[in-house]
Amino acid sequence: MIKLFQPPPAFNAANPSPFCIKLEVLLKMADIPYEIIVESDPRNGPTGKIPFIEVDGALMGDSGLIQNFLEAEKGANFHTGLSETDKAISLAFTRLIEEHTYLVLLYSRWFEDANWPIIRDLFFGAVPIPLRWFVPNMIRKKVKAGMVGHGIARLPRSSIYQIGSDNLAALAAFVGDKPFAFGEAPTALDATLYGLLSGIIDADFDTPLKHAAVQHPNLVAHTARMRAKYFPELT
Ligand SMILES: N[C@@H](CCC(=O)N[C@@H](CS)C(=O)NCC(=O)O)C(=O)O
Repeated sequence: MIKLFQPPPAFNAANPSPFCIKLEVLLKMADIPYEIIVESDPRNGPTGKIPFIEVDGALMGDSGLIQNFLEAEKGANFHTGLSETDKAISLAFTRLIEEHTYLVLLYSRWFEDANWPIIRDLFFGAVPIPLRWFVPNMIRKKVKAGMVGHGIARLPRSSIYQIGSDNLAALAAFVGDKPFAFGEAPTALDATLYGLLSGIIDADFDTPLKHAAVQHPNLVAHTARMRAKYFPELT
C-alpha cells in the first residue's frame, strides 16, 4: 500500500499544506488505498519537501510528479471527460494556484508578524529547547529569502494581496456556478483548488487573502463541497 507522508491536521483542515491536501484528495478520488505516515519534517523527503510517498519501497516526492505516476502506473484518470483544451486550462490554473497564489498564502503565514506566533507554535512547538530558541527564526528567514528570490516578496504588501485577490477572482470566474471546476464531476483541478482554499477559507487566519476569498460565494461553496466529499470527518 502507498504510504503518504504529510504533517498532522492543522488550521481546521486535513493539514497545513495545500500540496498534501491535493495529493490526499487525488488518492481518494482514484480510490487508491493509502496509509498516512505523519511527517512534519520536509527534509526527510526525497526533494526536501512534503508531501512524499513510499511505493514498493521507494520514496517519491512532488505532488505533480506523484499525480503523473498515479495516472501512468495506478490506473488513475484525474481528467475524465475533459477535452485537450480543458486539460490545458486545468494545467494553467494549476500553475496559477501553485506557483503564484500559493506564495501569497505563504506570505500571509510567514511574513505577517501577527500570524508568526501561530506558525511558530504549530511548526516548531515540539522542537526541544534550546533548538526551539533559534530554529524557528532560522527557518522563517529561509522562507522569506526564498520569496524574495522569487521576487514576489519585493513588492509592497498591498500589491502582494492584490495579486492574491486577482488570482482568486480569476478562479471564481472560471468555476462560475458549476459545482466543480469543469462541471458535475471533480477533476485534478478541484483537488488543487481545494488544497489552496482550505488553507485560506477554512483556516483561522484573519488575512486580506481570506477577505478576498470569502468575497466569492462560489469558492466558499466549492471548499465546503470538497470538504464534505473528501473529508467528511472534518465537517
Ligand atoms: N512542488 C511541490 C511543492 C511542495 C511544497 O512546497 N511543500 C512545502 C509545504 S506546503 C514544503 O515542504 N516546504 C518546505 C521547504 O520548502 O523547505 C509539490 O507539488 O509537492
